[in-house]
Parts: sequence; structure tokens; C-alpha cells
Amino acid sequence: MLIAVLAVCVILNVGNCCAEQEISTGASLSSKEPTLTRTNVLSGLRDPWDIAFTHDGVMLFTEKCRGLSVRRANGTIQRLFGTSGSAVVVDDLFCQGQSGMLGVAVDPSFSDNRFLYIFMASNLNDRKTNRVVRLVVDAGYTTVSNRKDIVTDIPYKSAGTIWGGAGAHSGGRIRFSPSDGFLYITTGDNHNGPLPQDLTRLGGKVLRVNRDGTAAPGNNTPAGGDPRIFTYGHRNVQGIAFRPGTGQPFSCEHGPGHSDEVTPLVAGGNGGWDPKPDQNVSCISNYCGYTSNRSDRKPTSMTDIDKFPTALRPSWTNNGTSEGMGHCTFLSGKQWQAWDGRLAVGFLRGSRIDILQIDTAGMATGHTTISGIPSRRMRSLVHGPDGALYIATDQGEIWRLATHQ
Ligand SMILES: [Ca+2]
Repeated sequence: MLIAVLAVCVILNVGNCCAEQEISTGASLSSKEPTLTRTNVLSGLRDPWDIAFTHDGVMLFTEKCRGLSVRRANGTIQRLFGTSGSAVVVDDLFCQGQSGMLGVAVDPSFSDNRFLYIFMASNLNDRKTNRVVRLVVDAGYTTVSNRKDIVTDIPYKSAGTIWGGAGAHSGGRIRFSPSDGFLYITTGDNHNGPLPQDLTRLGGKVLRVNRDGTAAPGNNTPAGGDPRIFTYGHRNVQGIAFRPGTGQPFSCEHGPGHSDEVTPLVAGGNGGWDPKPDQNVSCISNYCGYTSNRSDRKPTSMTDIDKFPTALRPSWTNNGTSEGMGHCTFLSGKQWQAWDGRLAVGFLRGSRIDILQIDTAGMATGHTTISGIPSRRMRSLVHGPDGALYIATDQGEIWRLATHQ
């Protein structure tokens, strides 16, 4: 069994990094896996949800119920866009259940346009929605301006049901593809049975748009569908990653008590999730996400190939179990040694990070678990411009996990 040696940097002074004190956790050294050092970059945050970096070493991060903040290159922190105390107070932002301010992304041409993007729950309309909002940040990272809501109609679960509270299953990750330059937006099914297979609405989808929110070319959306839809038939996608070399997007999503899924995506593809009741089947609140949607009583499948024979096939299903698969990102660079090109997958309930080896067809051929790091609900995994892996946990921390020479 391969076990990485892990040296842990304990930070005594919460807030900014970092007086380092290394403690070796021991363990045996693999010849090929990297040796890692963990540093606590920030702690004491409230539900940090996502992280993004600009070209000049600045880290942006969201907190679900507070908003968007920046950690400047000199370590100072400024709240930019959110609740009271932010440079710009956002009256329509609200926080409920799994929703609030979720994903953050930096424009590929940021050095020219200073554009940032966030995914947030908004009550600007009579009907609450999730939105993707574009902002311009100033040169000193003191404030934002020029708000433009580029996608305003991502469905939101407004009322609780037996299946979960309001705000459930909003998705919320946003990422620019480094290869095609378009913005990918992941959404959730809101515990709404018909939503994932409904091509006129944006829930249970992966969207692909231009920087102004219009449909990207080449989405291959089935006829009659909203042209912003890249793939559909998803449950609650909170992870998306782009494979180095090919640029192929992979989704990572959380199963309904079974079958977390990593899935290589193809434009126009159907992920095969359909929690609406079949004929002669009844499910509470018209949602069969946790019970059978079928008259033959088979469990509702994350990828129902009986109904959808051409559905996108998952790479990996977490051995058929669900442990709250959240975000994922590919590791890239020689510093990762045997893990260069592998997919790091974070788990919430599972409180760990797995490293998946994926073959040229996109299928997983093996996996290992990062050892020696604390057990936390892993919310966001982001490959930093310095080649390290940054991790936000539900326990209010942001870590830096770097290869250690
Ligand atoms: Ca699927």
C-alpha cells in the first residue's frame, strides 16, 4: 500500500500565514507518491465555499452566508461583496440551507478586464433564484463595481419538503475552462423530479456560457432546449474539473445514498439522472430521488441506461456508495510526481480527499486516499498558480497542500 509521508505545518496564529512548525506524521515513503506539507492559510471562516486566484498571487474566497472576500498578496483581507461589513453590501443576497454565495471564478483575461464572477442566491425577483454575477475589482482589491447579472434564472428550492429544506441542491460551482475559455456553471435539481431532464430550465445541468452569460457556441443542446445547457440529467453538481492536455470537463457529483459519480462530459450529453416518477409510480412531492422512480422498483439510478441508453457513463462511482462527493480538480505539474494528471476528489461526509487515476478513455483505473491530513468536510479543491492544492473545509479553514522536497 502506498502511503505518502506528510509533514504538517502547524500555524499557531490564526488568520494569515505563517510561522511554520513542521511535524512529521511519520508513515512510510512511497517511491512515487509526493511528500506533502500542509499549511493552514486561513481559519475562523464561516462556511468557506470556494477559492480562486488571480495572476498576481491574490486569493479570492467566498463564505456562504457572508459573501466574497480577498486575501491580498501581502496577506491582508478585505471583504468585497456581501453582507454588512463588505465594501459593497448586497441587499438581494440571502443565505438559506445549502445556498448563499457559492462559487467564484476569475476571468481568463482578468489582467485586462478585472472581471470576477460569483454564484449566489438572490431575492431580487419575486421568485428567489440562483444567479451568476460579474463584478469588476479595482487595482488595490479594495472594492468591486459594475455589477452585471449574467445568468439570472437558475432554479432555487424555495420551500422545504420531506426530502430537505429550502435552498437544497443548488449546485453552485463556476469555472472557466483553460482550453476553450468558456464559463461552466453547475446547477442542482432542487429536489424537483422533472427538472434534470427538462431542457427548458437550468436546474440539474452544466451550463456553458460566454463572459456575458449568453450561450457558448458548440453546446450541442438537444433541439428545443435552452442553448446555455452543455449537459443535463444531473443531480447536484458541485464539482467540475478540466483534464490537462485534452481539456475535457469532468463533473463530480453527490449520489442519493448510493453512487457518487465522476463523469467525463461531452457537449449535449445526458447524465441520466431522472427523479421524476414513471407512469404508475408515486413519490412524495413528485420527487423520486431517494425512492424508486420505476414501476419495477429498481432504485433510481444516477445514470439510468435503461431509460437513456446513450447516457454519459461515469468514470467512477465511489464503489457504489455516496459519501457526499463535492468538488474535484486535476493535479498538474511534475511536482506531483505519480499524481501528475490525476483527479483529486473531495468528500463532505466522507471527510477525505481521494486521488483517482484515469485512463485515456476517461475511466478510473485506481484510486488512493491522501493520508495524514485531518478529517474534514472538504468543500473546495483548487490548484493554485504556485502549483499547490488549496482546500476549503466546512470547519472554516483554507489549507495549502504543497509537495515537499
Ligand atoms: Ca449520471
